[in-house]
Amino acid sequence: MTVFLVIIVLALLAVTGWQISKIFQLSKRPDADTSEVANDKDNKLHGILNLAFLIFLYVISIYCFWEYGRFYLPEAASEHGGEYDTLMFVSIALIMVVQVFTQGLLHYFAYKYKGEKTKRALFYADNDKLEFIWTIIPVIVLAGLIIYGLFTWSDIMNINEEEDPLVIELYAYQFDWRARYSGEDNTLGKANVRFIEGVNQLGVDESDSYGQDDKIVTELHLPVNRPVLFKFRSQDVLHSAYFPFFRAQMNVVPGMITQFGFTPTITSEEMRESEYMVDKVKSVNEERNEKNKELLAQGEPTLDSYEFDYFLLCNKICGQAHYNMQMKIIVESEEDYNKWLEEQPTFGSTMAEQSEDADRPEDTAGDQPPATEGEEDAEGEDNTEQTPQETNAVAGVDNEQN
Ligand SMILES: [Cu+2]
Repeated sequence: MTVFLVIIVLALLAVTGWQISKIFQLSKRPDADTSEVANDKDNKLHGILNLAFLIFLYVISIYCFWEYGRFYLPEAASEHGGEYDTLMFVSIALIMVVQVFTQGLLHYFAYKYKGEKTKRALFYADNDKLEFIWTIIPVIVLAGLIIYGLFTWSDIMNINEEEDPLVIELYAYQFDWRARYSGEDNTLGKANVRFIEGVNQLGVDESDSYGQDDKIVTELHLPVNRPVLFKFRSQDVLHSAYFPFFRAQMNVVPGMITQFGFTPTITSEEMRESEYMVDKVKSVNEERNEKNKELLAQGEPTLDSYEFDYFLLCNKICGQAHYNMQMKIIVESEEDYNKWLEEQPTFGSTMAEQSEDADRPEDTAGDQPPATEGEEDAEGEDNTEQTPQETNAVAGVDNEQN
């Protein structure tokens, strides 16, 4: 009913507008120019409006660069990142120069050659030389840009196996990440979603000896200046592994393994101390403090103060909690990295613990195994939390395949 009333009101308003315009027409002086054809005055006005619009475009562009420039990422934290940024900068600079120049000409010509009673158009059929010039220049520039881009692409995408990269699997599922380190042998054990059961969240094949020393973790630690080769696997839908600070991104596709390799060059600590990050953290915390005042007034819990960490994001809208799908990345010295990795349990030991738990008599089965402590404890809890989700996801995969 409301919709019907709204439609009637809108129709009546339209009729009113039409009637008012008719009254205006009738009330015009008889000697006024009622011709539909634009006269010199109209043309001049539109010429000037064209110039004004050009100025508006330039001003708003400069404003956007000025105001939103602070959202640019800091210096790339990976070896190939510099190359990537240069390619991006060269492409954008070229596009901007051509755009500013041609847009200016377009509006200026619309003004300069506006219609005037005394002006006559020149009949000018064609000019081979001009056509040649405006064809050959874009051809050369675009070919140059494409060839440069292809070289950069193959430089970044080709993985040099001779550098002995550290092999890490990144496993995506709705809605989180797991990392699997390949252990002493630097070879990942085989895995398949069909093997997912209990603590074996990633479906690692227990019969594959390469998998026994693999380490599955919830936080990605990387040694600085060591090439890393990531192998990506998805449990459910299409995800995308996005490392903005390292200028890397790769689709994570169910049913296949994709890969990307890079060398981190700036540790988390160094990045935190950089001028860019100090300023950024300060401004984020200022905003949070402002927000906290409001929250306190409303009696709600306040926000924690922000500290910078690298992170891995999902860059494909993969479902409801997609926005929350991220993993902390810590780039540290080789020493710290080795120390951390040492503390992580291997897949073999986790599976052994599980079967021990299952064999135990019921009254003690709920007890924590004695070896578990500190961080592992937290991870254990996390695993339990994920279990229902995991089971659903696996069921989903099975249904799909049946
Ligand atoms: Cu995702």
